[in-house]
Amino acid sequence: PDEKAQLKTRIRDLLKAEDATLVAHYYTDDDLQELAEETSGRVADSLEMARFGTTTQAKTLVVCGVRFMGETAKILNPEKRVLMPELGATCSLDEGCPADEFTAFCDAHPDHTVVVYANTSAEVKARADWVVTSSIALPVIEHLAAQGEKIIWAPDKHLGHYVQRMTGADMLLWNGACVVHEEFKSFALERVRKLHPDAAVLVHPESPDEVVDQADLVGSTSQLINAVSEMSNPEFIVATDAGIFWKMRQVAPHKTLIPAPTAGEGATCESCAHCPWMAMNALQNLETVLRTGDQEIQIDPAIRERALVPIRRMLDFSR
Ligand code: CIZ
Ligand code: SF4
Repeated sequence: PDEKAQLKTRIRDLLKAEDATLVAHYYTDDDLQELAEETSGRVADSLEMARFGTTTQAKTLVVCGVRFMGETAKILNPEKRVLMPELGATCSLDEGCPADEFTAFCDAHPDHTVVVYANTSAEVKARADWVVTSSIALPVIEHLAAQGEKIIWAPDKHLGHYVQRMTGADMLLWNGACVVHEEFKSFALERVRKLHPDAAVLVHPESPDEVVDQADLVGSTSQLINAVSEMSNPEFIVATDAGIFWKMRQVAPHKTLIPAPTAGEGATCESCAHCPWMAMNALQNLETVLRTGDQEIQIDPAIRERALVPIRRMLDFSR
């Protein structure tokens, strides 16, 4: 048997031996997504990952994704051991929103309700009133706007601006961006659309306005995956991380999937977007962390307690 198959067998055995469950984000490598499903773990977006962690019985959760996803799992499940293949897998949104600067910003606008995207550190969440993911950002902001609340939104300016345009809410936006989605290019997308007139354009709202404006559907990862199986178009142009194609091919094997064009940093090739931090998760370091137990998420209990409040609010709202 080839090396990869042997590695996967060792991982399956270790998952059993360690009473561990694997949860992988849609943007991770195909091998990891496959393994998560095969071993009764879960492939999911960040909201579903958070929910899944609270329902599984396993003593150890192995989170294949980026740091904030491991932290959220630990905040919700302090009694569980939470491991990640690579703790250094961060996110440009998280890095672009340091807790001290963010706290000062919030303190300067005390009459604002603080809403932060899930892609933030535990410390930033601890300063927030609400946490949201892209799949529920719109309904949460609509709900707050209907009560006349003024909102601080952090860190993704593109998603924030999209939500602001859709809801008309009074929002102060932090100036952060996702290095992957920011690279989608609107002129290049127009060209690809002309070549594929029957294609529906699916866009993640972390993308720039000019790309969002060309979308037939704007949505979170799970909403984009649903669209591929539910919309009747034979072809789809997809503006989000290329990791998503594994699940899209699984749910709609006969549809043609075309990556939206990118260029520059954050892209591993000219025509496909892939998050460099998601890409740090691999079969090799997954096996290592299961053997050694290092790369364990630890969170200061006082921070954890405060960060739990806005995360719980999100989960209760979305139920
Ligand atoms: O870009 C990300 O990190 C996303 C889409 C996270 C998620 O699943 O909400
Ligand atoms: Fe962060 Fe973008 Fe990577 Fe998601 S794809 S983890 S938002 S850098």
